[in-house]
Amino acid sequence: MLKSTTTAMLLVLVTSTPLLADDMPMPVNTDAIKWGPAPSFLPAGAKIAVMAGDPSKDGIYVLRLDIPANYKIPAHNHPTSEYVTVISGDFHIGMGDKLDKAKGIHLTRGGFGVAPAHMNHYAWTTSHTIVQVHGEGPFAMTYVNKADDPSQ
Ligand SMILES: [Cu+2]
Repeated sequence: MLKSTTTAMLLVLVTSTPLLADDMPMPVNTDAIKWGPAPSFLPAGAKIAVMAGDPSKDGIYVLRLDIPANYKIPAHNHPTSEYVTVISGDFHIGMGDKLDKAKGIHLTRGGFGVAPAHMNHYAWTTSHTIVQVHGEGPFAMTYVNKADDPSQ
């Protein structure tokens, strides 16, 4: 009896292990990250890499943006909170209805900021910058001034 219980438990372990492996994305180093053009609602020139999840669906997503120097993201907000970690470069973020370089905070490598849901904020770079953004999907972006939306 004891033996068959152990065998059954082993079977459960053996058969469930491959499922766990399939659910786990492969860890990646920087040079293995696959970049593509950022979505049209971001100003042209940035690249995006989805690290985990699907930003278009419910659930946690993690993405990275590769942003050229002197790039500006006009004032906007999101339906869910946006968590930004600076991987490299010079990223400036400010809260408010209009991009104002006098009011932003300069974040460098390792810097972190949160844009709470529905709160207007803006950002710009002063060097080639990579940021990691994570939050609860679906990700969406609403510009304060509709004319700032490059997808329109
Ligand atoms: Cu934002």
